[in-house]
Amino acid sequence: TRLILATRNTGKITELRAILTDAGLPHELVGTDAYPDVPDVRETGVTFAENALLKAHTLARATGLPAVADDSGLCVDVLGGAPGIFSARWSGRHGDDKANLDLLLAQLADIADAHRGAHFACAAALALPDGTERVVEGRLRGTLRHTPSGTGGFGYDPILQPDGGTRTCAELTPDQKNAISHRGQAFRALVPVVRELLG
Ligand code: ITT
Repeated sequence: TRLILATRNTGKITELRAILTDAGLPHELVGTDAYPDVPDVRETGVTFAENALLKAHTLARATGLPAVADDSGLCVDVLGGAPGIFSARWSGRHGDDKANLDLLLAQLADIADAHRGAHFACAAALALPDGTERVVEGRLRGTLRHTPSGTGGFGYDPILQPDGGTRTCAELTPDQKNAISHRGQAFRALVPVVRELLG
């Protein structure tokens, strides 16, 4: 069976293909570019789970195929969980990873190391054309560096140093990041659900 990956973020697509394939998912994974007529999803939810479900349902309805979606972001303790669901457009420019990261670092410039705790969060949703839905979540705790380091991954990876390590997410190999990441946890938990519902 075909399974639609309901995301336009190329960093996510790369990671999702690796995570789902490594987890033994037998389905053919198809990106949204194969369906150019699908409308952009308005992310009107107020939680990661709501937005992930909105994306998955939109693609499943439009294509008639099961769809999985990711909604994710960085939640900073001293900002009360912001940028959170607004992570992709924190600077006002959707998907401009550098502008988003630079703005966040400027906002945290005066915050000392002891208070720079944060986590990545990911909601992984599955929707079927008949309206059936499931959603699971994953988290990665860490602290925020004062300056970016590393070239791997995407988004805020160069400033999040996962707890228990000395490197940022952008300094990890793709396999190392996927093994501990919010996205890896969420989608590995979704795999048995996909198998149960799709066979
Ligand atoms: P789609 O809606 O098409 O999936 P998007 O980039 O708009 O793409 P989100 O609304 O879920 O997706 O925003 C995710 C943002 O959160 C992303 O742009 C990054 O800034 C940040 N983010 C999520 N996961 C991340 C990760 O693993 N590493 C670094 N930053 C991440």
